[in-house]
Amino acid sequence: MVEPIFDYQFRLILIEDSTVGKSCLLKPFTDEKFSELSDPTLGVDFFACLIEFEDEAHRRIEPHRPVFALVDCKVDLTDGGQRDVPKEDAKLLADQHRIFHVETSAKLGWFVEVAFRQVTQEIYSRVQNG
Ligand SMILES: Nc1nc2c(ncn2[C@@H]2O[C@H](COP(=O)(O)OP(=O)(O)O)[C@@H](O)[C@H]2O)c(=O)[nH]1
Ligand SMILES: [Mg+2]
Repeated sequence: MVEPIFDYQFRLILIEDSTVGKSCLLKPFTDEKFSELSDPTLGVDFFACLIEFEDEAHRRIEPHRPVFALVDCKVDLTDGGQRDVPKEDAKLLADQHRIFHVETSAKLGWFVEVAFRQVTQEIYSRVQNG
């Protein structure tokens, strides 16, 4: 039997309205380049990526509590004064729920990997700590 090349497999789900920029956030993990064209996702897109952490993995029972993060998209547009949700409102919501908050731009590649890495790290830490 072939041994898997990973210790853990986590599933991340991006949820929001159409055209907010979910698919573009995933492009750095695929061979696709950022596109200005809006190509609506019909059904669900699946992408896999491998992230390495430094600590030694200890297998424990997986937690069933989901980990949430609030990801602001398209922050490259905010210089032009275009912003649907004020930054303070987003920050307040994230603080209230004690979840990670990050502002990203898929177009300019700002903080996209940070967003995914942070969520993955949080799940990984919870697994490590039981
Ligand atoms: N300016 C800018 N446009 C973006 C960004 N991310 C996505 N878009 C544009 O927003 C539209 C919808 O993006 P998409 O990822 O398909 O949205 P989805 O429906 O949430 O998957 C496309 O025209 C993208 O080019 C971004 O970071 N900056
Ligand atoms: Mg999409």
